[in-house]
Amino acid sequence: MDQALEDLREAILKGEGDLAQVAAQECLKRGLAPLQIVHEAILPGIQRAGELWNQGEYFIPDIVMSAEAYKTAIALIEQQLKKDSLGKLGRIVLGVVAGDMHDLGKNLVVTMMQAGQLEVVDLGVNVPVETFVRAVKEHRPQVLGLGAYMSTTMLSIRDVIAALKEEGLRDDLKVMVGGVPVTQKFADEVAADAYGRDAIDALEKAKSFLA
Ligand code: B12
Repeated sequence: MDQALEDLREAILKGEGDLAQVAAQECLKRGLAPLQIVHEAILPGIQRAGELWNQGEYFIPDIVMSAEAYKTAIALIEQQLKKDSLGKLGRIVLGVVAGDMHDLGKNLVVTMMQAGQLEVVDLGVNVPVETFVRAVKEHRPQVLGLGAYMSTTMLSIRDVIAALKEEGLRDDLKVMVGGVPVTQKFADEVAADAYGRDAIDALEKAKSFLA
């Protein structure tokens, strides 16, 4: 693996924001593709940090530092991805469901959608059901993306979909779901139109709805 990619992965894993910035700049200077940098360094770095958290080796301060380093690196790559994109193919409204403050995955999906020429209305984190409904009425997107990162908050996805139905908004809208505990099986159970395994999968599926 390219040394700059390895340095970037390590910097995110260890929560070294300054080193992550330098390494991300080095990756771009070497002409590596933004998507390659995301998939071979940035995601493996934060995913490994997540594994160490799961194994009880990382604590909240460690994971926060890794998340900050991740954000520094992704901000640089984002600028490049946005520069590469032109025009708009359609509109997606995206947000993280109520009670859930995780935003790294959602932000990556937003970046990827923007790079893939979609106009994104980002509702942020901890979004109440009514806000999703209001945003769909106001922005009339072709696609709604719902992110949930905990098995507890994941249940709100069902509430959002039910509220959209009640308001007569469901038929003209494709609903995509994703996040740490979300699976294809869960997407089927709540009658979502698609499950996005990662940001690239999410973009491909969103685009297929616009074709
Ligand atoms: C980083 C992290 C944090 C950070 C969040 C920083 C931030 N700004 O987001 C901090 C430390 C703040 C945090 C807090 C908490 N966390 Co936390 N966190 C994580 C961790 C380690 C990584 C998540 C992450 O960002 N992954 C990296 C991103 C890039 O991946 P991703 O989210 O999966 O996203 C990808 C795909 O899922 C997909 N995708 C994502 N969103 C969407 C949306 C759509 C529409 C689509 C189509 C696709 C899609 O594309 C993304 C890119 O490829 C996970 C552990 C893990 N194994 O994942 C726990 C984890 C999610 N957290 C957990 C918990 C319990 C908490 C806390 C309650 C801890 C506490 N006791 O305070 C709080 C909750 C606060 C709240 N109310 O939300 C649990 C949830 C368990 C559960 N019940 O399901 C996990 C699983 C850890 C664990 N095993 O216990 N957390």
